[in-house]
Amino acid sequence: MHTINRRTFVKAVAGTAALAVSEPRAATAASSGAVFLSTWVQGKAANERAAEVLKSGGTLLDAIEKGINTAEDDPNITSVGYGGLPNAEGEVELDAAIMDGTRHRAGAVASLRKFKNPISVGRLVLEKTRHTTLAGDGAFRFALQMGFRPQQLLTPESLKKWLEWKADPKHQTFWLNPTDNHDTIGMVGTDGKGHMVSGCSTSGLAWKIPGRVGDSPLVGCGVYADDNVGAASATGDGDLMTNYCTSVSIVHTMARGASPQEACEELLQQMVKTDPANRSAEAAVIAMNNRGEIGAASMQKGFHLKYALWREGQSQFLESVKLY
Ligand code: SD4
Repeated sequence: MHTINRRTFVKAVAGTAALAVSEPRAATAASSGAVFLSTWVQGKAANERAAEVLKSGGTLLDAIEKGINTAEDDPNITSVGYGGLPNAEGEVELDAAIMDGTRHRAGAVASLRKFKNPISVGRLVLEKTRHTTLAGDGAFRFALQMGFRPQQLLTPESLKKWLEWKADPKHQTFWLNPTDNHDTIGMVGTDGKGHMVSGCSTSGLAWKIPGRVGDSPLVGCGVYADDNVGAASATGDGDLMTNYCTSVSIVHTMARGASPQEACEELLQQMVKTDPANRSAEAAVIAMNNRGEIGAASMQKGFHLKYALWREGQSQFLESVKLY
């Protein structure tokens, strides 16, 4: 485990422009081309699709959006889009956000029902409105207006799981009683020319209280991107992580001279510093700086992030550092 030496980067900041990034470590070497980094196993297909989109002339925003669409469209991924596990009332509610590091602007939707691609709806909030986030019924009506087709998002599989949960008299709920069933897709990427985008899409925590909004669609929490520095995304217990503004904290730590890896670990350590009970939190983060160097960290072995990296035409799965 590599812990950040605060003194080193505080010293580095003094007297220098605050946006410099540190030297790369071998494992996270800087890259001259596009790089995509995504959470969990679904990240591999997402990265590969993103690379194709960029190669065929799409923008980096197109690449991240279409990459994330692969997870949203897959009925077998029960934590994102179509087939995502529903809330306590059996309704699938989706959260997503995408942030453009050049314009320093994001588009997001929260608690979106009946549309399987919330990242694409969020993208249109960014492109077509002066707003950043639309939620609930307003987000639904916006998606309709933008021409998206509403559909049933429950699959026979997710319906069965909800009915089983409902029938279990001892089932877990979120009335101050956390459950542990998630696996969002968070994605960060660069085009290799210093442009950064971050995106995140999820059905949130299964059996959540209707209307609950997690960290994924919140700018600075599930996503953050700034071309001057880099981008970050987060996965895990969004009710907890929202309180730490994870992604913006990581990007700001990188801006002060930390590597992406150091910045990820610093964020998790900060969570433990404020509350030692967070050692057992389900929290994992990914980051990339504008030179294509990457970082990834999980709080603990029980929620050990596997992530996908696409760089120079090569796709691979990696395991993040875990702090506890
Ligand atoms: C949420 N952070 O809604 C999301 C869920 C998640 O891995 O990331 N799961 O809290």
